[in-house]
Amino acid sequence: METTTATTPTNGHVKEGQIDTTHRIEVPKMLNEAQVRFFVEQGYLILEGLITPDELDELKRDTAFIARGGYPNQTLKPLPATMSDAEVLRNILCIHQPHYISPVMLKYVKHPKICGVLSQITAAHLPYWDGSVKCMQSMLFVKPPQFQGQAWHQDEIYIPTRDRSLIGAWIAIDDATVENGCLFVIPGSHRSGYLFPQRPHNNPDEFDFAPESYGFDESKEVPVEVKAGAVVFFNGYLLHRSRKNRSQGYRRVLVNHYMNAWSLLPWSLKEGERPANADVRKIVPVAGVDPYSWKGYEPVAQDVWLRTCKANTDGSTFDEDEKPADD
Ligand SMILES: O=C(O)CCC(=O)C(=O)O
Repeated sequence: METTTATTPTNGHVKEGQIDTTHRIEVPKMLNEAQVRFFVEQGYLILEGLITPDELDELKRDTAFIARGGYPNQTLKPLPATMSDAEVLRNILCIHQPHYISPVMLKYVKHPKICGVLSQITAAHLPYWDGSVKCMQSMLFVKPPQFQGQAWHQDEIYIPTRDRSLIGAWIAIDDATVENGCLFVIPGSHRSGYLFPQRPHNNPDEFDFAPESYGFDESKEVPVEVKAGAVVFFNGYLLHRSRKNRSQGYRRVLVNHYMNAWSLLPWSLKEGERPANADVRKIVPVAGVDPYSWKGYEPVAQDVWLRTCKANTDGSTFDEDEKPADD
């Protein structure tokens, strides 16, 4: 496996409109043609054993370290060293944007094997694409026993790209089973590029606060049960959900979201912007080139957001001003 070390271009390094090829990020080729076709046609791909047992231990250690306030941030304050990992994790459904504060999570955003896969499939539905990829989001699910899943949805509802290239890389830190709330997907549901309408689900015991998509045949769903160390890749138009954790253990997952680096990211509009030129630049280039490095990079908050649900002991939910713009 051949890789070269990536360096991140600095703000102001490149002239306006110029494409910086000197910071090209090389990644290994991971997939054969049949695997790429499977992703384009079915909208998801499972790769078992992509993450090693040592790497899983590192992810588990860092999850507990983040939860006990080990990295400076506003949301997760330092907890007494006398508290066990089980105690610090027991109220956490999901931590949004952990790579903003943790160098370990950032390392997994840039994981060479994951980024190698991404550089082959992210925009493989387009006739011309050079394999360039960028990341805009990470979510670290802990999902303790009895914690809810997420109702049917498509991720592009929350993170729109210009070319249907949004993709999740869902890293199983624990085995994911039907019992502990693995992913369910509807194969091929991404093909039309239709975003289904959403409504409240009225099932707070099973799902967290996010609304559910509706208007399709749910009987086509398949469970995606995988071993720890597997990575599930899925397109941003693929219908998916997860159910409540009915086991006695955590179901930990790090899911990072990426897209074609050539697409703008109209995630939100700043003053004077139109959907056609909006481009959120809180991104991490992970493969190939960043065609817009001449715009520079927006600083990110040294902070994370907590996704809560009914199972949290204090019964709290997101306050509107606390809720992240994504899913
Ligand atoms: O892992 C889960 O339970 C849900 C993940 C999900 O829905 C997503 O990443 O969009």
